[in-house]
Amino acid sequence: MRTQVAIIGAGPAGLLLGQLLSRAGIDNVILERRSCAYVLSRIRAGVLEQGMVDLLREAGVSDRLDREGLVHEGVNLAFGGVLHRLDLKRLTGGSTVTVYGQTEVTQDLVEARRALGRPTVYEAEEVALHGIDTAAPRVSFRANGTQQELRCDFIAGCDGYHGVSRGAIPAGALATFERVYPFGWLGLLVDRPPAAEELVYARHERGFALCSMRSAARSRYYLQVPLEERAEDWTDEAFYDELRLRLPAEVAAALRTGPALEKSIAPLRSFVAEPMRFGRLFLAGDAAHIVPPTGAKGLNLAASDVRYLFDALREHYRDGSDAGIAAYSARALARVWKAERFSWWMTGLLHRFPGSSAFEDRMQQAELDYLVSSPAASAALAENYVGLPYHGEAGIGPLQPFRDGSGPPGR
Ligand code: RFL
Ligand code: PHB
Repeated sequence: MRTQVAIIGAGPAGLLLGQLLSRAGIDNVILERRSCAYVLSRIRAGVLEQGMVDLLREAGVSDRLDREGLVHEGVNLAFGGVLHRLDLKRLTGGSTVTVYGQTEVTQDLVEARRALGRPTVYEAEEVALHGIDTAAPRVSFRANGTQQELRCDFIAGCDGYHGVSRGAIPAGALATFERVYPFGWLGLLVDRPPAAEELVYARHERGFALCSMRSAARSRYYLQVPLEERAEDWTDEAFYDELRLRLPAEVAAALRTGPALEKSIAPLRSFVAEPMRFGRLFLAGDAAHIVPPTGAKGLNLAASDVRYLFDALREHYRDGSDAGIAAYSARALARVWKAERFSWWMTGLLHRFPGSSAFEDRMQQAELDYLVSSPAASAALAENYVGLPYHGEAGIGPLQPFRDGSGPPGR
């Protein structure tokens, strides 16, 4: 089998790249380890930046998003029992976020791919990358009981944190940066209207809590829990009781409870691998970086990587220029690191860290107080939350070259 771009992974990064490439007439095949049903059953992100919404529109997969997505013009911080609303739209001069589940984005992309008749090999086993630093890379895999090989011009590693693509880069050529946080998030999905109209990020002595949603009728809640905790040990009642304790009284009173549709624990991690290209292999999305979910940035970073990668591949095939390919890693990383910083900072601001001192506790409170009382500080949070621009034009100084010496492109 031969294609132009072999894509590993049918998560949002792989599917979105495939969709953009297909519409630009660039041939691609997706190899996915799991079944389609499994991929669609994963409950993950829910908040889309404007840049991602625009990219989904460009990819021709925004009909349902435009109909059903909830545009949020504000977000709430809760601490000391009080709710503080940040007016994102006013603070950013017009930007908003859209609440639309990652599951829905994935579903829309799967349907669009089917309609275009592009191939996705689900349940591909033993996926292995070969010759990534040659002009003729290959991907070997087993599907339907037979060993197969996909020859291609480029490989896009969109296979998430636990995928095989990153591991295909020689260890000496890859630098990794990591922070593991000493707690996880226990998430619960329920078919009940949300407790608040907009998201609530709550800091509390008992730990962080988040009220999010998927629609006007479906809510998503999270609780900070110790890493050793198991989702099975939490009854729905215990979850709601703990959530109420961590929320301001008016939000707790508005909480509508019901049987959980899903309950799971996610660990929190910051991780970056540099560079994001080696030879003819590109990494995109969680394959290259992980953020703790506090800033709602993971899915959105996958989308910005795909934006840069699609532009680079289109330039290669349409214009015969490899400038975008050469710049891909540095361009993507420049945005990735800023989202890493924001997610790390939001995590530190809102969570209870085991063993934290009374001094650190007061620092969190003072920073939160400053955030909601200073227009400059509120604006800085808002600008990051709605998503920094894809091309680094706003308020970002000159960037240093990266380890691979390529550096980001000029501004
Ligand atoms: P994915 O979604 O992990 O998809 C990778 C795909 O690759 C497949 N795969 C392989 N295929 C072939 N061969 C192999 N060897 C393979 N190994 C793996 C996998 O089966 C999978 O289908 O990565 P992608 O596409 O980069 O997308 C990234 C996002 O999924 C992720 O960043 C977000 O979900 C993170 N995230 C959030 N991001 C946001 O922007 N906003 C949010 O509000 C938000 N909330 C969250 C989140 C992640 C969470 N969890 C569970 C980690 C909330 C949670 C709780
Ligand atoms: C979600 O709805 O799953 C969600 C929203 C905001 C976050 C993280 C997760 O920061």
